[in-house]
Amino acid sequence: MLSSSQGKLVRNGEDKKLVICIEGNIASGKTTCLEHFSKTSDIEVLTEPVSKWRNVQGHNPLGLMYQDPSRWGLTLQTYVQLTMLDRHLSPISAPIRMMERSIFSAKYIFVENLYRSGKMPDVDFVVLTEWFDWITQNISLPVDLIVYLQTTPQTCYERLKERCREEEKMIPIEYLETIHQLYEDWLINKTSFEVPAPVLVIPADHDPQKMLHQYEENREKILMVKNT
Ligand code: TTP
Ligand code: MG
Repeated sequence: MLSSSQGKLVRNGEDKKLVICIEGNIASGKTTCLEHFSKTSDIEVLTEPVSKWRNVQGHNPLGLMYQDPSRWGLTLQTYVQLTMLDRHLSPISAPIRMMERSIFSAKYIFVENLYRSGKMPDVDFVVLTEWFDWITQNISLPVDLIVYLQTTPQTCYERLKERCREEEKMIPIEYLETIHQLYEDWLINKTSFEVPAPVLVIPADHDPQKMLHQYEENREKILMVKNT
């Protein structure tokens, strides 16, 4: 349920809960990281609504966007924005919530990329931006920590090929390089957009076994964020 506080809509009684967003390039290992932490009691995990982006009432906006970004970029990104907002606002059932990405990266990384690369018309960008600004100015979307899984584009490219999601088959390495740079400017160099929470960087080029070690080494830092 939503109520109003300082002019913003807020979820009731959930201000003491911890919200952690897992961020990183496509195929950087976000879902695997979330699956690992889902085994911990007290942690609720929300994976990304990517299945919805591939099938909304029988349509596949993700596939359409990859086929023709100029035509379908707005369609996909409008739907991504809605589904991410829904994730941010859904009632939290455990003391700690970990979620895959955020409404912020959808806008600051993916919409920005479509626009800068000339694939999103000005009018589409402006309409999406006004929606995003309205949402973030009028609805409280608290995030306590961003965990950035930092990879090289090459690693993501290899994982992407292994994973073989139909829609992503045509993604060139240059696309991953651009997404990588947008992430670095946002979360490391802090030269592009506002960062909504402290950032914990976890190097994520390692094999799955070593990644699990990394997560365990960082467990305290991730889960104790509110007490530090
Ligand atoms: P990711 O959000 O990177 O999810 P993933 O499951 O590929 O990552 P990981 O392996 O780390 O768990 O991307 C899902 C797909 O959606 C990918 O093809 C990129 C695309 N996408 C957009 O086109 N626009 C967006 O705003 C977002 C968030 C994703
Ligand atoms: Mg994933």
